[in-house]
Amino acid sequence: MQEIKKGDKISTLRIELIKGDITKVMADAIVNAANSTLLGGGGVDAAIHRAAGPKLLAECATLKGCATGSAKITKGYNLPAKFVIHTVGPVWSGGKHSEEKLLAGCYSNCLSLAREHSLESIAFPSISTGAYRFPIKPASRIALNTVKTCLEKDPGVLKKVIFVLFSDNDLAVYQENYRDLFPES
Ligand code: AR6
Repeated sequence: MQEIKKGDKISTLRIELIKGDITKVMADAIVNAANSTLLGGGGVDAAIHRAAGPKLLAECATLKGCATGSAKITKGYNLPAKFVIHTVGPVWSGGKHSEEKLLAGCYSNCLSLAREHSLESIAFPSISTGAYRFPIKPASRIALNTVKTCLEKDPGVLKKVIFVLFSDNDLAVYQENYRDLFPES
């Protein structure tokens, strides 16, 4: 695989969109769309805790929660991924409560942690677009744009970013935004 250096065009980095279950993804880290307690919940959060086993919850309990838009890292325990990066997306409440900025913060803070830990691959779910009701179209645009911008600034050693979508419709929306953002692909 091609090595990514600072200043390289981001099209040389592989951003993949797949449909599937993020708990099955082999990546250095998978991202959890958590809540501010970091003590578990429904959706992808529940699936990750179920697959990782009880030690994940025990480590999360030592972290004293996480602010909306921020991120914290733990080990992956029984998951195929080495680490879980927990981030807290904004609850959609009409779009005038800094939701876009907070969602962008989730992606950029996860990538900062990936860089600090010299991770080569990371997988994201579609943060905030389930229980937190952020509309999928703007959410996917923010997700892809933020990742592209962060990686252009400094990808670290990251070689692969995978977006793991849970439905055909979510995948199609991400694909449409991806084509707009990477017209050469
Ligand atoms: N793999 C990939 N994506 C998944 C999976 C999975 N196994 N399961 C669900 N999704 P949500 P949020 C998708 O609700 O909106 C939790 O209770 C799902 O279809 O998991 O950020 C937390 O504790 C959707 O597209 O996260 C918080 O309280 C996306 O993941 C709250 O929900 C996000 O949906 C966070 O809400």
